[in-house]
This record gives sequence, C-alpha cells and structure tokens, in this order.
Amino acid sequence: MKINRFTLYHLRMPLRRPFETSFGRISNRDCILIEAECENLIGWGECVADRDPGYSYETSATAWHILSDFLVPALLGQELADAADLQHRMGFVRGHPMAKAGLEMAWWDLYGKQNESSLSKLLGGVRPAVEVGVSIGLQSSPAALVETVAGYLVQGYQRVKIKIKPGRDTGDAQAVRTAFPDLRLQVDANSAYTLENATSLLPLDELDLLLIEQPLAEDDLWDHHRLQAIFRTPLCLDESILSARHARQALEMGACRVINIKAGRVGGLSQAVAIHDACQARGVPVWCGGMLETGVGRAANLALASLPGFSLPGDISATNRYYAEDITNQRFSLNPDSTIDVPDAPGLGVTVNRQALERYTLERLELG
Ligand code: OSB
Ligand code: MG
Repeated sequence: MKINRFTLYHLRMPLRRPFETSFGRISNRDCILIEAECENLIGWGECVADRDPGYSYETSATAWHILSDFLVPALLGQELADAADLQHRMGFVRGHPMAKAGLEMAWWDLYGKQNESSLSKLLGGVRPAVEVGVSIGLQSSPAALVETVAGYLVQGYQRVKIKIKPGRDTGDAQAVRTAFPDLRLQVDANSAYTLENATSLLPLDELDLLLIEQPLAEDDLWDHHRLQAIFRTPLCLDESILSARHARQALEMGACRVINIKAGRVGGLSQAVAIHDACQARGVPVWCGGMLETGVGRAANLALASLPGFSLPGDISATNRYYAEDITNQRFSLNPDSTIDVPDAPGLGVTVNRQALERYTLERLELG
C-alpha cells in the first residue's frame, strides 16, 4: 500500500460535561484526526494526544510537529507492506507513541477497506459486542458523585470507574460502595500518589474493588511492586506501560496484576495486540482503556476490545456520554447488557461527517 496524501486536522470538541482527573479538568477535548489517501480509498486515524501534557508528555501540538515534520514525510509514497513495516519506518523517532498510533490506525483502516475485512477480524477479534463501563471524573462532593453514578446505572452501565486524588479517594469510593453494594467498581489515580502517601489508600482494600489503576508515577514500576505487595486488590497499570517489554517487566516484577491497554499510549494497534497476547499467555486480564475518543478512535477501541483476552469491561462508553455531536456518521450506543456492538464494516467501519469535522477543526494541513 502506498499513501500519497495525508491530511491532518487539529480538532477541539466540546464535551457534554467537563471531565476532571487528578491532573486537571477539561471542557473540550483536542485530538488530531489523520486522513490517509491510497488510490481511491480513504483511511482515518485518531491521534489521542490532548491539548495539555497532563496524562503524558505528548500534546496535540507536539504530535502535530512530530507528524508533519518527521513521521508523515517518512511514510509518504512508500510501499507499506504491513503494520510492522510501518512501525519500522517510524522507528527513527524516539517516543511519541500517540503520534505513531494515529498513523497506524489510518493504515489499518485503509488495509481493511482494501481487503474488505473489519478491523476486529484483522486483529483476531472473537466477539460481536464488548462489555463496557463508564469512567467518571471527580465530582464536587461524594454525594454528587453518588448521584452521577446512579445516573449512569440507569442508562445501563454495569461497571463504573471513578477518578481519585489525594483527599478525594477513600471517602468517594466508600460513598459509592455504600450506595451500590454490588456494583463492579474500580478507581483510577492517574499517578497522583507516592509510595509514602499511598498508604492512605489502604481502606480501599476493604471495598471489593475490581482494581486500583495507576496510583504511582508512570516511571515507577518498582514502587508499584512494593505497593502491590501490601494490597489484596489488584493494581492495574495504565501510564506505566508503553510497550510489550514494559508489560512483561511489570508482570515479572509483580508491579501489577492487570493491564489497561490503550493503542495510543503504546504506539499503535499492533503493539496493543502484542501486549494482549503476552498477557493472555500468562493468564493476566487486560481491558481496553479510553482517551475520550471521537467515533474514529472509539471504533478502533471496540475492535481491539473484541480480542479474547479482554476479559474486563473497557472504558468505551456510548457516544452520548461524551459528545452531543460526533464527527462520525455512526454513533455508538449502549445495549441493555452493558455492551457496545463492534463495527463489522471494512476497516474501522465508520464514515466521517465532513461538515461536523469542519465545525471542530482548528487547523488543517495537507501533506503530499
Ligand atoms: O486514565 O484512563 C485514563 C481519559 C483521558 C486520559 C486518561 C484517562 C481517561 C479516562 C476516560 O479515564 C476513559 C474514556 O471514557 O474514554
Ligand atoms: Mg487511567
């Protein structure tokens, strides 16, 4: 496959409700949409880097720079045989996994359309629908949080993740657990703790949580190992796992018992599958994380989550949990059993609404 033109779109889309984590609060979500043209076909990819470097060092601005100045020029007009070949050609850029992952997603969309196969089928998916949950940001008080959770339960979500930070952790989780004794519940700290102050989280161990996500710094596998040793509840790593090698080392070290897989964070869908495979071989459960994606990235997440080792519900909520208007013509909705259908049309299985795309585009760049 030869791609003769890439177009980058810097999008800013209003969220239906602000989303607050331990690293900040956003009302709009930025991303870069990538359009790749090959003969008469168009493929789409989503680079999930946000405006601010709170979750990772990548931002929409760094990704724009890395994409337009380095990665796209290295791919334009080249024969791209498979995802490994694509990654090999991007290997001269150190880091910047989200920029690379956006390009790989566009490549898969084109490849699926060329071969009339859905992404789910190409990646080895086995499920027509995947179990999902909802990730709820920090609310103004524990009572407000309980009310927000109740609203999502009415909509049919059967697994809830709440964000925590120092001072807003055990009280929030306890309030939700008291209100909903049987709820599948988990928490995510987004690296807000140190080994020293994470002992304040010990009461969480009594709340029958599915897991505790990323309590400590992203570059701190060893202290996650120390922390896991004093918790019964499985620790799950998100920010710390940037490659299959990190995943193996974290598991060998006992730094976690579950891994959150996000294709953007690990540099692409092919690496996400590699991590899935490594975890499956060890019997370690994985689940698909989310980055508030548009319909493009959401379609890719659903395909990824259809692989057999994704045994825990993903952070892949319905479109209306995020956006009043999306840039895809398809909107994803929640089935009564807390699942979302996996697209089965070729490639990502979604089409882009050009008018909507234009409405949310801050900047557009055509290359090639
Ligand atoms: O840590 O999982 C995270 C959103 C942005 C950045 C990081 C995270 C999240 C979420 C939202 O938790 C998941 C989603 O619904 O897309
Ligand atoms: Mg997380």
